[in-house]
Amino acid sequence: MSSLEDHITALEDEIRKTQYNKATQGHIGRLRAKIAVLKLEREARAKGKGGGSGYSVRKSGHATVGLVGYPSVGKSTLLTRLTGAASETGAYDFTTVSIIPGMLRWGGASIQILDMPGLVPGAAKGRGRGREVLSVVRSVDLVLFLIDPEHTDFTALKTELEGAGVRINTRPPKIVVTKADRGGLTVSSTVKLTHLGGGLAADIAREFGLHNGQLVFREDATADQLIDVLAGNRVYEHAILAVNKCELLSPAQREALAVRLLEFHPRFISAKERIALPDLVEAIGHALQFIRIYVKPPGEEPDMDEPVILRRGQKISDLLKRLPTELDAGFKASQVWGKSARFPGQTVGRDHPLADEDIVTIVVQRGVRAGS
Ligand SMILES: Nc1nc2c(ncn2[C@@H]2O[C@H](COP(=O)(O)OP(=O)(O)O)[C@@H](O)[C@H]2O)c(=O)[nH]1
Ligand SMILES: [Mg+2]
Repeated sequence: MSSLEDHITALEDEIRKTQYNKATQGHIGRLRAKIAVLKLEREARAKGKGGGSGYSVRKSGHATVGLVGYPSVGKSTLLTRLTGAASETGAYDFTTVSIIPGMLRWGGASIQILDMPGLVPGAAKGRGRGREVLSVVRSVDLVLFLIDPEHTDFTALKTELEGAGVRINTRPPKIVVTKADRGGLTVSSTVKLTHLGGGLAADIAREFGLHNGQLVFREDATADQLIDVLAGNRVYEHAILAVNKCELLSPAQREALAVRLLEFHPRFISAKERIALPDLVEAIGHALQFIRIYVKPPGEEPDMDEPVILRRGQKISDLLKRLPTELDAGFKASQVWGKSARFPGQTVGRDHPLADEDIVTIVVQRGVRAGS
């Protein structure tokens, strides 16, 4: 074990031994910041050695879903059932040694599903190909967590992802960090800070080498949230949880699991017995928040038969990537009819966020027409 790793472990031990209360929250916050900085260093070293980039997954389709779970919970079986892709299955750990993609249709959209090697505890430290798996997880649009009756410790899975900078079903904290060359560090907030008072926010910022600049809080953030913003490499992802092999559970066991995992809305399925798989597919499709955009060439009727599929929050610029390149190259403005428009036919630019069933006309220079 490297001294960097020892250092992290020692700090983590110290946190474990410290009771969390008002008197110790500052101390714990500073320790957490130190750990986060050391972990950034660990990542930088791993990248320098060429580790952490082990897999390159070619993305295709309208969105990518990553199957995450312990070995042998049925990830490969599920991929095969959902997509027909031939992913090797077996009752052994680590049967999936590489990432296997499959494609699922949902409405007009195609969804790529990635079957990955099972996560094991300590994955973020590089155990069991953990680092590679986690680097792929960071790039997917949705995480599908899979557990089974013998591996129900969902919290540990989630913690493993958190250790790799993945934040599940939450949004980025409302904290703005601005760096400056001099003038010291100022902290301001629009709400009362109940977790970061007494100079703690500034102390944490200094751990990250931020000595001059501004921290502006628009919510009562915790030390961990501030650390996430300062670390800067966190990803925020949606996730759904499925409990596989549900046919092995008695009604009472199933009920107990449902209650324990209540806040994560677990879906009980059986890949092998094909139980509740269509419901799972529906849940995946909804979670990905697809929207349909109809393109209308200027002066013509929109093409209502073949929408361009985008995801909620995507913009005119994302639409342009799916249209003939001339439209992007010659883009002058666009007009929008539908839910995202303030009035029918509103003229908008590339940064305009679209909504489901919008109709869009792309106006290009020198009379080049959309769709032609
Ligand atoms: N009883 C039961 N067994 C299943 C189910 N899904 C998968 N399995 C079995 O669990 C074992 C591990 O499955 P696999 O798909 O290789 O798991 P992976 O390691 O997560 O990819 C295999 O023997 C599968 O046949 C299920 O829904 N019910
Ligand atoms: Mg497998």
